[in-house]
Amino acid sequence: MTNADSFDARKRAAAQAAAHLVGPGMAVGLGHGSTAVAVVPFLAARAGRGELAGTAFVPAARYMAQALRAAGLPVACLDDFPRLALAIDGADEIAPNLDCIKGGGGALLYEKIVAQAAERFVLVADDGKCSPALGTRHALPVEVTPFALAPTVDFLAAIGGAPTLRRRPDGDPMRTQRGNCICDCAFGPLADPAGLAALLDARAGVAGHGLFVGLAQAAFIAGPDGVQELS
Ligand code: ABF
Repeated sequence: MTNADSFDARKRAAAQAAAHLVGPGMAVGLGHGSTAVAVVPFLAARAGRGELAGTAFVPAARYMAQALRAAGLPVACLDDFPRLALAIDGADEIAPNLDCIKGGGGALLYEKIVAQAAERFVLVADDGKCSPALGTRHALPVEVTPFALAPTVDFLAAIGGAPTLRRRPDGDPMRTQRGNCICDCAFGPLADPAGLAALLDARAGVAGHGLFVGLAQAAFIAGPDGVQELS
């Protein structure tokens, strides 16, 4: 891979392609992660050319809110725009049908809320995120309410998740914006992502999980030959 075709260049190429979906007057959700943040400069350039009058952006994470403000773009919230025209976000692993695993950055609950509030949810990624089956390359993050941590770890282990509590560099448990913990679960390749998602959704103590099933309508995937739009 040459410098010109580095992963960062690919992320930027995918981000630039998605930025063109944003139009004037739209309410747009934006997720977390380096590829989603790579969309911001392209949005700022379009806004600077007067192409995005009246457009508002709803960030799913503080990090994205900071990036939007630094770029001079208007930051809003779901109370202002409960229905979004579009949401753009990265992913950790993407299946051929665009189901994906998200949450490597720890913002999975708010990212899913933003994705579900959007009429159209679009992924942006380098082709290294593409996988034949979810779980092949990336553990599944499960967000857990601290009160329920011990029994939920037992539950995740019992269903084959081999959970690992995500920790900060200082060794303390990592906490999400809501103060929850995250267990990274190595289920391996998933035969039935929708079934597992339903099982996790039904478990009290599970505040969220990184299975985004049936949510993404399109994906901009950047590889050595440029950006492919999958849908
Ligand atoms: C966020 O971005 C997370 O859900 C996902 O884990 C991460 C991907 O990060 P990157 O784009 O930096 O690979 O949406």
